[in-house]
Amino acid sequence: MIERTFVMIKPDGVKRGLAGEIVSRFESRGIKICAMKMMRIQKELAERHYAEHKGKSFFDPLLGYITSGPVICMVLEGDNVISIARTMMGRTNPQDADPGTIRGDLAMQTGRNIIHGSDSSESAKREIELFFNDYEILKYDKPDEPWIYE
Ligand code: DAT
Ligand code: MG
Repeated sequence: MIERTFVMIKPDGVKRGLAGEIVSRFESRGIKICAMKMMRIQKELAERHYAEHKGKSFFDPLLGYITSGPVICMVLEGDNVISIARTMMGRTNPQDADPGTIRGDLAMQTGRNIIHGSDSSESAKREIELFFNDYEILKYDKPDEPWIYE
C-alpha cells in the first residue's frame, strides 16, 4: 500500500554533513520525496513531537538535542514506506543497529542517532501534520516508477 511517512535528519546529521548521504539512501531505494525543508525546531514543537516521551529521564536532553541546530524534515512516499524507512534507519540505539542501516553505519549513541522516522501510520499522520502544511507536500510523477513498482 502506498503510504507516507515523516523523516527528519537531526541536528547532528546536519552538522556532520550527512544530509546528502541520508537523502541519497532514500532516493536510491526508490522512495519519493514529497516535501523537504530545513528548519530550527522551537521547544514547543519539540515537546509536541516527542509528547509520548514526556516524563521520561531522557526527555529534557532529547529536547535540548533536537532544538540545538537545524534539522531537515521530509515527507517520504512509497509502498509500505513507514516500515521500510524504519528498517533503513536501524535500531534506536546505534550500537544495536545492523550494519547497512543509517544508524548502524553512521552513528554511535542513542542520544546522537542522527535520524527520526515515524513508527506507525498514526504517528506518520500526526507528525506530517505537525511539521507541514498541505501546500508544502507536492504531488508529481517520477518517470522511473514503472521500474520500481511492477
Ligand atoms: P526512535 O527514534 O527509534 O523512534 P524512540 O521513539 O523510542 O526511538 O525515542 C525517541 C528518541 O529519544 C530516540 O531517537 C533517542 C531518544 N531516546 C530514546 N530512548 C532513549 C534512552 N533510553 N536514553 C536516551 N535517549 C533515548
Ligand atoms: Mg520514535
